[in-house]
Amino acid sequence: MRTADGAGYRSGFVCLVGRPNVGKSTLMNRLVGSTVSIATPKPQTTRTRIMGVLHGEDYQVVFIDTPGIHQAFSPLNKRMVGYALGALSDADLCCVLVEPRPSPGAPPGPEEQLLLDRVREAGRPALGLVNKVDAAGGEQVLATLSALHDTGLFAEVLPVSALTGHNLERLMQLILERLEPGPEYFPPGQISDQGRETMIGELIRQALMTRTRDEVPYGAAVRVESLEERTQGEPLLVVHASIFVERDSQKGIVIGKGGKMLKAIGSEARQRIENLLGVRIFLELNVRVLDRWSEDPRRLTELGYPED
Ligand SMILES: Nc1nc2c(ncn2[C@@H]2O[C@H](COP(=O)(O)OP(=O)(O)OP(=O)(O)O)[C@@H](O)[C@H]2O)c(=O)[nH]1
Ligand SMILES: [Mg+2]
Repeated sequence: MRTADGAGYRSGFVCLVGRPNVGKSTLMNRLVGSTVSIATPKPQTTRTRIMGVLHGEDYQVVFIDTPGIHQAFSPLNKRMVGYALGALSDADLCCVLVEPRPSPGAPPGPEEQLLLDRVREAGRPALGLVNKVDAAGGEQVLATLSALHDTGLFAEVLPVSALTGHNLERLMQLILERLEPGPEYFPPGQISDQGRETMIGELIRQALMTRTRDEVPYGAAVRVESLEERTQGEPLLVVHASIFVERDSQKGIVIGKGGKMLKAIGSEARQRIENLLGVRIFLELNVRVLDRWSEDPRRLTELGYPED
């Protein structure tokens, strides 16, 4: 219990790391109880470090969602992996997520091996989580748990499902047991380190990533250009945002025939933003070509992906 001078209060930074698409963002949202970090069925959805804050009576857990660790070649992907490695080396505790291996006895794939090597190098206290157990056979799950255990990297290994919530109470117990005395990093009520503009931009990117395919989701970035609150009549937030793509052909796809695709993206994003902020939204989107922005260090920084 917290006393008047703050004694007894515990806190810590807990990073979530793993290969792309293993369910890191889904898990963080579930643990925090709100959509702090966008999740989609496509890999490489998360591009930065995103904090989600869980406030307890006498503790605070600051989760850090990270981009998937993978073999990166492009400048954008290298920065993404850099953000993940930064979190992995700084966190008080690391939750390392993997999916059940395809068959009992299967060795780790090259990406999982890369991940385990990075966890070993970072040398931080870690829990090993086998996620998506709702979608796998019991034998596969047991074999993957035992393979994680045998690495010697983890204080505990645990099967979980970020989707159904299976075993998340136990996971929270393991995390809370490891919190050390520390400050209240974020004030009550603040659930993320992201500003309103960033969160809105991310919800637009989520709608775009979900609705487009091939290279389009990976060549798109979103920037909120302005927010304007109208208070006359029913409160309304007017959002102007730009979607940046790398080529003219991608611009055509994002706009779609007769503007149909852009309208669908806008409508889905608007609903999600309204749900998050609880205010009516007017959303204006424009699509701009920024030639090969994902390969240009200066443009990456301008679009919210600075060098770590
Ligand atoms: N069946 C099942 N699907 C899950 C579970 N957790 C996440 N998923 C799905 O896996 C996909 C990827 O989830 P994300 O949370 O975006 O994964 P991520 O690790 O954050 O991915 P990146 O940000 O791309 O690295 C989504 O379609 C999720 O719904 C789970 O426990 N069970
Ligand atoms: Mg993610």
